[in-house]
Amino acid sequence: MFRRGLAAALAAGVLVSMLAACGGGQDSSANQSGGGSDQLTLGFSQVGAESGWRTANTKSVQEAAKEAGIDLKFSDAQQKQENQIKAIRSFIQQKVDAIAFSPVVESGWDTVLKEVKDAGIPVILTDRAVDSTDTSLYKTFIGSDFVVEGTKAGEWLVKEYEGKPDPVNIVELQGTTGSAPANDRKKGFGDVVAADPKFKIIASQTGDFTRAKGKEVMEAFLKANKDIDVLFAHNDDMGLGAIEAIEGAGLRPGTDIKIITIDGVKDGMQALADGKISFIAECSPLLGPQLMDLVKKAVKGEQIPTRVLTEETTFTQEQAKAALPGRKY
Ligand code: GYE
Repeated sequence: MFRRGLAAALAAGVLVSMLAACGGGQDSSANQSGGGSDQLTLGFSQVGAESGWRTANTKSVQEAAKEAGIDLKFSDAQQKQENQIKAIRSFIQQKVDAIAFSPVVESGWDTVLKEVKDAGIPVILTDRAVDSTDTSLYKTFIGSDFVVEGTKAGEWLVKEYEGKPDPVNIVELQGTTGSAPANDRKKGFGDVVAADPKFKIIASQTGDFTRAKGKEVMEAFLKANKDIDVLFAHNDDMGLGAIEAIEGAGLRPGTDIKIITIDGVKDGMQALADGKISFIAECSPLLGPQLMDLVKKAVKGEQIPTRVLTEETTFTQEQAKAALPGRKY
């Protein structure tokens, strides 16, 4: 702040130097923050803290930002889209250099993303996609192919029951309603098992990607259905909650009911090694380093690929045993 006496004398000079800073600044298309400091500011709106995957993802993003020297403004949306929209608007007001977010659901983003675009701030989608048809609203999307994950889960099941003609009753615990991973994993899995009429999805409901909801919904499934052969859970945490429900009902997870999950977090991998889960399709949460790299490039206006796919594998019991000691999350 200027002292009053100096204000008038300095005003003209200050104006000139401000203009110079704007015109001759870095080759960034974004707003400059931090009063001339070179440090990039990234606004990041996270989904919440619903699962082990999410915890690992948050850690990866925070550590990578630190490593890259990026000032991270982190906001937890507690699984609510309205909170994410508020956070994004506040990032615009704070004139951050870039915004990254993991959209809790796929639809309803066009208005706020248009506001970000008008403010000249680049947006990077991480982990989950949006269904906006205007792809100019974001620079890139980094994350997994969730349809492929569902397909891998379905293919394992088809193999497992190869040559066995009896009907296979499947229950499904879906992720958060309207989220990209729930929509896509359901589709990938459903399309594979639909090819053989012996596979029947007898119940399918959301467990919101949480352990508590997974347990609660599995309890209801067990009450309503006498003969469940397989559970397909859209993430490890719901599968782990369901294991408690199955054991509570006096049944053996992995033996009486086969369980397939997605993610591959430590607790899930341990349950797989113990034979309670039968198969896991991996989904990697370690997106932080690549994200920071993309942020730097996007802010500089460099060309970046519009889709960055995460590498991932699958695990059987033996593979889980082998992988567990070196597992980071
Ligand atoms: O599989 C689940 C989390 O969006 C890929 O969200 C992510 C999913 C992940 O809650 O555990």
